[in-house]
Amino acid sequence: MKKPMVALIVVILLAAGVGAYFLLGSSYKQKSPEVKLPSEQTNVPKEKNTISIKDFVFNPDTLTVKVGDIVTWRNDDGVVHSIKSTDFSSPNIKNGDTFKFQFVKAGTYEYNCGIHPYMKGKVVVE
Ligand SMILES: [Cu+2]
Repeated sequence: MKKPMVALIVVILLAAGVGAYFLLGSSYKQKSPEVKLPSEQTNVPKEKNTISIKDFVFNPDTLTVKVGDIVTWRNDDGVVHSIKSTDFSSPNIKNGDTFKFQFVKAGTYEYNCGIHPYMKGKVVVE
């Protein structure tokens, strides 16, 4: 009779701990972007300059931005990709990860995936 009670208490304590962890974790996750967004939004509309990598395609494949804009590549694919150009290159980008690059000079920047060179894209900086 005693051992099951102890086990039950342990289970309850564990459940409470896990519950608290997720509650704290989720509230932390909600707050963190809110803290980060305003400072980034003052300079750059964030989603506007985001290129999604999905099904081995950069979308959009051509993105036009202004000098000083930060472009974000987001890997929505199940496999690892990377960004490679003569002017910049990224480390490997896993699913859900992003790579950011700020364009400080006008021009046309062609790039491809460092792992799958047939994947091509272009950023036009005005
Ligand atoms: Cu790739």
